[in-house]
Amino acid sequence: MTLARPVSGLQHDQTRPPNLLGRLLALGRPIVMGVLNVTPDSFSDGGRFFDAAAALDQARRMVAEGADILDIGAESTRPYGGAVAVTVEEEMRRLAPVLPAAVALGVPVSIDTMKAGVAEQAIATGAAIVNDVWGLQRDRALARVVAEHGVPIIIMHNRDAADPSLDIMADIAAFFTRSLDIADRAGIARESIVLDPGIGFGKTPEQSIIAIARLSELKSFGLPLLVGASRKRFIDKISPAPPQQRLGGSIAAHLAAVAGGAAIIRTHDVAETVQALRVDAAIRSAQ
Ligand code: HH2
Repeated sequence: MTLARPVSGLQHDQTRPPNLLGRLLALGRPIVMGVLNVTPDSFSDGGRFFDAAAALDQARRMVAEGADILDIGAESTRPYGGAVAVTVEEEMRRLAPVLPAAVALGVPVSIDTMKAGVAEQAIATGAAIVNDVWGLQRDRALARVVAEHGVPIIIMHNRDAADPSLDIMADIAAFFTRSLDIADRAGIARESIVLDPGIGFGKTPEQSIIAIARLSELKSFGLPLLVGASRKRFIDKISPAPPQQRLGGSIAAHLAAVAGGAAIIRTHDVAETVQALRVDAAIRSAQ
């Protein structure tokens, strides 16, 4: 199977309605994005799904548990250091046995990549959303790929290093302003953009907590917000536990994020998150 075939605009229109993001948001409840890392070195699942068969089992399980989106990444972003950078070819080699089968499961697949070359080929294989942990600011060709194919883009805040002296909310807002300028110049429609404060990326644990606590301030951009707090290190700082034992903290953070306006939650633990969100919604609606 090749992942490198070019995709025409017509092909795109036939396979993906242009308003995918709008359709998801119209569900009127928080959208759940299930994480699938096909990496040997992810901090959160330690390469458990590097094997293609195990990755697909996990993808199927997440869909059955209620994932609205599958987020597939083939390069660890390792916010806490130590991730090994990989080439476009290696990223595609990891994705090849998993991506088409994941697309065939019928829920939109987002490709977690900062590389235009990977995004282009993943879209050709059926990925419907691009998730860039560098908010279009690392690979300048990525904005063009996103604009050309008309797919939604998740713009995540990031920094090379945390700076404890920073006003993190001001830094996030300034970063989003730069990313949105890049998106505008590339011709990306505003209806296709999601903003994400990037929990654990270039932030101290305290700054990650602030980003969740003050998420509602980011509503001023008028765009849907995504939060991915799943298994992240700030939880360990509050209540020490290894990544696989941070479910309680992840859910607490995600419910706070929804209260602050998050429209999409990125999680490794779909069933538990869906249940928590449903109970939360039921209690709110009874208030
Ligand atoms: N977090 C991770 C990776 N991608 N994308 C968005 N939009 N937001 C996030 O918070 C986010 C993300 C890190 O988590 P994980 O995928 O489990 O780890 P790794 O990058 O080591 O594979």
